[in-house]
Amino acid sequence: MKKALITGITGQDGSYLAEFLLEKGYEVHGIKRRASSFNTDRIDHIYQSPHEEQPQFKLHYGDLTDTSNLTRIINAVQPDEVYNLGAQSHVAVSFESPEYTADVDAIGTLRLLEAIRFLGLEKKTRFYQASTSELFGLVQEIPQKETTPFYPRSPYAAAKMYAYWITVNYRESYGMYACNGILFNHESPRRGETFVTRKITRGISNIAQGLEECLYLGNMDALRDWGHAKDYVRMQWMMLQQEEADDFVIATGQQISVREFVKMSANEAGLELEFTGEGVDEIATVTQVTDSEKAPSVNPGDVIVRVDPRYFRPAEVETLLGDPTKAKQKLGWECEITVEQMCAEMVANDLENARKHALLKLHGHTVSVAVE
Ligand code: NDP
Ligand code: GDR
Repeated sequence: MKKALITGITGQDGSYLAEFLLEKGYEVHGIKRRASSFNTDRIDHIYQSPHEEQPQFKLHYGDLTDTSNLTRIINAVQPDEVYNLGAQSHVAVSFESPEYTADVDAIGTLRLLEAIRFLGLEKKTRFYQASTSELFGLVQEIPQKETTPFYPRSPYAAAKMYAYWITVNYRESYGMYACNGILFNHESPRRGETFVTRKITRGISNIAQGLEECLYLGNMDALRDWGHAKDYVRMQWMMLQQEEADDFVIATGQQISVREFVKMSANEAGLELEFTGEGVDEIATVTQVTDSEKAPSVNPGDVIVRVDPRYFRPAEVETLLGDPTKAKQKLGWECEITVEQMCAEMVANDLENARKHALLKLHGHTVSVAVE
């Protein structure tokens, strides 16, 4: 039985990857951070009690900022595969906490690679690094592929650039099987609530059910190549099953704007929108309610989206569009879920949550709809 160790197991990708590897028969180990309340929502359904006989799923307390802890866990697990998904992964937050982001996202990667080497596991343990389309930043070529030059535009992207190159360096210096997946944005109902797609599907659903009045967004012109996390974690595993380690771009090859994603989500929630105004004055007004069961609290003429400049970033990545040809040709990977299907799944999930919260509110319970 193969053993995998996943950092960031409590995050969106970590949860899908853990499910995927368990189905493949792996013994899955994950590193979770100590928090003052439970932070395992996304993996509770696959949790196995340590009191069970031979659990296939095991969690270890740890942190990417803690070298001795990482070394001890890797030594105890002796993993065949390490997936480094743990990160301070929010681009806007990286401008607020640049040093911490560098410590976790850049040096955290080095700590893992060094631990593998220090323990003499460099010929046994295969390493996957969660690299990102943010490396392309101020894009030098459209679409972006493995050979497109990098131009990071945030502390997050700069930290991930170090992680990218240190992964390549350990492969070239020590013959480690270490590779980078340069993944474009991928989303799901498990996406963190402050990333734009989830903020939109959750916000629109809350408005439809009368829990909120307006959704405030930043740059609505930003263009992204959005795929589904389930498709992307499959590729993370495929990358570690090759004869030789290599780096791959993973993307759908399609892009839409934030504004288009708002429109798509509203349609899924039974609302037609019209966008008027420009820049910070742009608004979205409801022109028609096509499904009053989904959106009982909204009327034509309601303004449900506005721009708030606090969500603008000091430096923006305006456009990202990936070319996944290499992954298709060398690995036979293809994206199976379209952005429309993904959006429909996210809205359905958030509408169900909003309905439950509306019911609780109706019965006098306090409901949190906090958004940042
Ligand atoms: P999430 O933000 O959902 O998950 C991040 C995970 O990292 C969480 O489990 C989090 O723990 C953990 N983490 C944060 N800080 C630390 C730390 N100091 N030590 C240990 N663990 C830590 O991210 P995603 O699942 O969306 O992304 C997974 C990886 O892929 C990240 O590295 C991200 O940068 C990268 N990536 C993501 C893309 C995307 O579109 N989703 C695209 C390209 C790359 P906790 O739950 O306690 O916060
Ligand atoms: P991104 O994702 O920065 O691409 O990083 P995010 O969803 O945060 O932003 C996408 C685009 O939408 C614009 N935007 C807003 N973003 C947020 N979060 N909130 C808003 O209100 C808002 N309004 C407009 C942003 O300016 C941006 O242009 C994600 C993360 O998962 C990274 O970890 C990963 O590496 C990259 O995707 C690929």
